[in-house]
Amino acid sequence: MSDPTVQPVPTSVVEQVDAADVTLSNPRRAVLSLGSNLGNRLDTLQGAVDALEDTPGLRVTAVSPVYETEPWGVEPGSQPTYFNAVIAVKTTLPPGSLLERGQAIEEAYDRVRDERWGPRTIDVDIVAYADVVSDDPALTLPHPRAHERAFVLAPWHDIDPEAQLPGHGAVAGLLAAIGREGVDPRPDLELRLPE
Ligand code: PH2
Ligand code: MG
Ligand code: MG
Repeated sequence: MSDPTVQPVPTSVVEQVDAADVTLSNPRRAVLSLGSNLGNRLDTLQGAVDALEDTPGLRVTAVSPVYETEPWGVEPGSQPTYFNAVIAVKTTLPPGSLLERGQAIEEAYDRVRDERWGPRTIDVDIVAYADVVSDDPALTLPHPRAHERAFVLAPWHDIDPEAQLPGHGAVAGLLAAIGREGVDPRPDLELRLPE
C-alpha cells in the first residue's frame, strides 16, 4: 500500500513550474513603439526609455532616431505632431507583464484615455514580441496596425534593417510599399540608450 503521508504532486503544478522556468531562463526580444504629442515630447520619450530600462527583467538593447510625425488616423491639423521612436529590448517578462509595465509608465505620465487616438503624453505599444502571433483582444501580437504605420516601420528599420514583422514579412519591404510621407527625421534630437 502507498504511504498516505506522501502527497502526489499535481501534474498542473509541475507544468506551471516548467513554464515559469522557460520564461525566466529564456530572454526574448521585443520591439516597442513610443509616441508622444503632448507636453515635452522628447523628455517624455527619454523618461519612458529610462523607466523601461529600470524594469527588472528588461534590458534596452537599441534606441532608434527620433522622428516628427503627422498624427495618423485623425483629422489633419486636429492634433500636435508626434515624436516617435522605436526601441528593442531583451526581456524575461512575458508579453502580458510587458504590457502592464508599459501601461504603468503611461499612467506615470498622466496619460488620459478619453478618445481613440486622442493626443497623449506617451503611448508605449508592443510592436512585436519574439515571433508570437496572437489575436488575444487584450494584447494582439504583432501590433495590428504596425505594418501600415511608417512612424513605426521607419525607426524600426533604422535599428534593424533585417527586421521581420511576424505575419507580414520584411519591415524594409513594408516601408518601401507605404512610403515615408509625414514621417520626418529629427537628427537634431537624440534619445540616450541607458548605460
Ligand atoms: N499613435 C496613435 C494614433 N496616431 N500618429 C502618429 N504620428 N504617431 C503615433 O504614435 C500615433 C499616431 C495611436 O496609438
Ligand atoms: Mg498606439
Ligand atoms: Mg497604446
